This record gives sequence, C-alpha cells and structure tokens, in this order.
Amino acid sequence: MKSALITGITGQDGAYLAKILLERGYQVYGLMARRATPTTWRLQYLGIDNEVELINGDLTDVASLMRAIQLAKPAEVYNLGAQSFVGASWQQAIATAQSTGMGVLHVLEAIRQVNPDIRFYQASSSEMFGKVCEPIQSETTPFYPRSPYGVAKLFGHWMTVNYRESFDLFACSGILFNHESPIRGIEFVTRKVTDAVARIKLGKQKELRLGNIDAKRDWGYAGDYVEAMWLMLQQGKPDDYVVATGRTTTVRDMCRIAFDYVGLNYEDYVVIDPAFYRPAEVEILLGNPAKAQNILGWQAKTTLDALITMMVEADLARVSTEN
Ligand code: NAP
Ligand code: F7E
Repeated sequence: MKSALITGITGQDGAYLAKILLERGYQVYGLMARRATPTTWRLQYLGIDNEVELINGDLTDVASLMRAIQLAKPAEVYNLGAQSFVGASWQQAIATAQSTGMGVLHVLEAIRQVNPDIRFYQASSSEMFGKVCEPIQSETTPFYPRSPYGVAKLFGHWMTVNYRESFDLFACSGILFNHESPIRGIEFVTRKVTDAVARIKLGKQKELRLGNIDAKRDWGYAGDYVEAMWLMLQQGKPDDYVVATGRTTTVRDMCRIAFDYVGLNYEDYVVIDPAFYRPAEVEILLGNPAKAQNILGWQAKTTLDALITMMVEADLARVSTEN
C-alpha cells in the first residue's frame, strides 16, 4: 500500500487532502504539532479522524521530521503546514519565517537524507505575487511579496526549485490562489463573513467589522484544489503550477453574495474598522490556470456562488446547534 505523509493535516487543506488520499487507497500519516487543546476537529468533520495515523512533530524541529519520515516511509510528502494567516505574520514575523519558510527547508533536508526518492509537494501561495507585476499571474510572473508570510513562502518556493535542480528531487511547488470551504479558519475573510451571516440571521450577532473590502481575490474551493496537489505528484516530471479559477471578485461582492443568500443586505451590517487594515495590502490577485489545465487536466469545478452557498449553509447548521 502506498503511503503519504501530510504536514498540516489538521488544517483545511490537510484534512481534504487526507480524505482524497484515503479514497485512493493510501495509508495516510499526518504530522501533528503539540497543542494544549485538540486540533482534530476538521478530520472529525470529514469523518476521517480514525483513519489517519498522527505522528507528533513540528516543522521547526528537523529531527522530528526525520523521525516522521522514518516511521511513515512515505512515497509522497505534502508540506501543507505553516503559519498561514497573512494578518498575523506582521505580529509574528520571526515565528512565521521559521515555520512557513525554514520549515520547508527542514522537510527537504529530511527527505534528502532519509530517502531522496520521495516525491515532495510544497504549498506555495499567490501571496508571493503580492504587489502584482502582471495583471494576470502565471508561473512566469515575477514575485513581489507584501507580507512576512509572502516573503517566507517565497523562500520555501525557491528552496523547492533549488533542491529539484541541485539534488534531482521530485519536488513540485503548487502556487495556489485563495481557496476556501466550510472548514476554513474563522480568521480568513470568507469564513468570517459566512459565520457572521449565520449569526446575524439567527439573531446572535448585530454587525460585521471588516477592513479593506475593495481588495480582490481569485477564490476557489479547497476540495477542488487538493486534487491539483495530488496530480502534480503523479506526473512524469516535477514542475511548478499556478492553481486558480481565473476570476477575481472584491471582498465587497463576496459579502453581497453571502448576505443575499439569507435575504439580507450587507450594507446594513458591515462596518469598516481600520483595525483590520494591513500594513501593506495585496490589492488584487487573478491567476491563469492554463498550465494546470493543459498538463494536469485540472480545472476548478466550483463557482464562487456555489462555494459561498456551501459555507453559509454549513455555518447556519453549526450556529443553530450551538449552546
Ligand atoms: P491552515 O488551515 O492554517 O493549516 C495550517 C496547518 O499547519 C495546521 O495543521 C497547523 O497546525 C499546521 N502548523 C502550523 N505551524 C506548524 C508547525 N510549526 N509545525 C507543524 N505544523 C504546523 O492552512 P490551509 O488553508 O490548510 O493551507 C495549507 C497550506 O497551503 C499552508 O501552507 C498555507 O500557507 C498554504 N496556502 C493556503 C492557501 C489558502 O487559500 N488556503 C493558498 C495558498 C497557500 P495547528 O492546527 O496545530 O495549528
Ligand atoms: O484576506 C481583506 C484582506 O485573510 C483576503 C491565506 O490562505 O490566501 C490567504 O491570504 C482579503 C485581504 O486571505 C478583512 O485585507 C478585509 O485583502 O482571507 P484573507 P489572504 O490574506 O488573501 C493566500 C493565498 C494564502 O496563501 C494565505 O495563507 O480580505 N479583508 N477585511 C480581510 N481579511 C481578513 N482576514 N479579515 C477581515 O476582517
């Protein structure tokens, strides 16, 4: 049986990826960082918490990664672990650099030393394009990161490319644009909005405080995007791919869609709060997924309307059963 190791298995993408790998017959191992309170709620939500093997370890501790690889004996390693919230990366720039940046190098080194035949996926990000150098971003667009998170991701991206070119590792970098789901972290704007819509509709919240609602993002569904990660590691040669929908929408219009779904007008509830502005903003992201479509045969299946509907419905169900 083929085995895979996922760092960040307790996160949004880790949980969806674990699910599709289990469906494909993999034995799935996940690296789990030690936390004071349980972090397996997403695996429970998808009904797979008893089907994955969790190994204690941390991306900042290379010895724990070597141990995890020795235990799991994976054919494929997916490095999804990171401090992934852009907003927090200014307050915790060093911790972000250590997990989101240096953590990638730790995984690459552990693979190189334990078994260089392992196929490696790095969770790179459209945040690396930052202050965009081209109106539509592809694999050849120059990078200009705008946050400590983006800078750390760029380090991880180039390390992945460098280890591929230097040591002939099968190492791929997926440059994924924003992707969301009912198990998205509550601090990210889509989930913050859909959770608030549910609370406002059910009389448990009065307003929604947001920052820059004119920012534009290319939003897709996480369940679609993990398919692209897997496809990258099934190819004849390793490469880098942009994964996106090819459409961009303002935060404002995303709010409109979410409030409309429950028959409310977002303008009656959204309050602009400068506390949510960022020291440097990424104003617009719009990806060109042509390479992923042509080579991987991948394309986004879920529209933004369908995604937001799915998220609002999940939050309505969740909030209505809360104490
Ligand atoms: P997420 O929900 O924030 O999950 C991050 C995961 O990383 C969690 O399991 C977290 O564990 C783990 N982690 C954090 N620090 C760690 C450390 N020091 N050692 C080991 N594990 C650690 O993120 P996501 O949305 O699933 O994204 C997955 C990956 O794709 C991340 O690398 C993210 O930066 C990248 N990415 C995401 C998007 C997107 O739109 N979602 C787009 C592009 C790239 P705990 O639960 O214990 O904190
Ligand atoms: O912000 C604006 C905010 O935090 C989106 C991560 O998965 O995708 C994600 O990073 C936009 C920004 O995602 C609020 O200023 C306005 O312009 O949902 P977000 P992000 O920063 O794009 C990339 C690709 C990743 O790799 C990251 O890991 O929305 N915005 N008001 C707000 N954002 C938040 N969070 N909260 C607000 O109140």
